[in-house]
Amino acid sequence: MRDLYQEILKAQYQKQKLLAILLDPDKLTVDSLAGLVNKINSSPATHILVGGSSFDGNHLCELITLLKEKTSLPILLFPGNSTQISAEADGILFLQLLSGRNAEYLIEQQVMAVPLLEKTNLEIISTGYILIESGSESAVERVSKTKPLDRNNSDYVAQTAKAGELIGNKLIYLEAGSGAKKAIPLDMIAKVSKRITVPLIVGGGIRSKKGIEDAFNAGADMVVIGTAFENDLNFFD
Ligand code: 1GP
Repeated sequence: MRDLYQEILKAQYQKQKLLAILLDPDKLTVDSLAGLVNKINSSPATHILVGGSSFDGNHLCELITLLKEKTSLPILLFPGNSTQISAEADGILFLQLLSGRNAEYLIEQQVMAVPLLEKTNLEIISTGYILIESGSESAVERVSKTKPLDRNNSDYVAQTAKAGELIGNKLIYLEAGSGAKKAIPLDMIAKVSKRITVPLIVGGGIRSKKGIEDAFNAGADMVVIGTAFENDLNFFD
């Protein structure tokens, strides 16, 4: 079996940047999947993330089974809540919303997920998830009923990321929110990546190849693209 986390660590060590395409199951139909996956297979993507803030988990297994038939890229669940778990995926970013102070997303949803997770062989990758203010209310903010961290206070964000690492998170994810007006500031990416040793994921509001490159150059180990690819399947051409 693949060890996805070891592969991410190896990529970080070798400075090979990783690119994940985020698919929101709410916006996916079985019919649209084939064309979409062809585009993903010919893109520079290294991972597929599947999840959304408000999706209820229905037809997730079916979608992932179809995805797996059509691509060899690793599929990681990126769950908005404890119902978004499918044994068909390869792994799960087991998220802790470190920016918020709502116990439901710090521990309760994780407790609820355990009986489901125990029935799977998913690789579970503990991920500190940090929501950053990005110009308007994000779905994560709305659903989790938490406030994002100040985009002008990189020191506090870096301190939060470090706390996540010390707690035992194996990845840190800086999130501006899907479709964010403003992506994560580059100086924040730089500050966080210097403060932590675990790999850093950055996503939300990145709409151009330059935006991806800038995030990589600032210190992101993995960049996540959702909306830009959703709106234009030729984004990577
Ligand atoms: C959202 O970070 C991801 O959780 C991707 O955001 O849809 O803005 O690319 P976008």
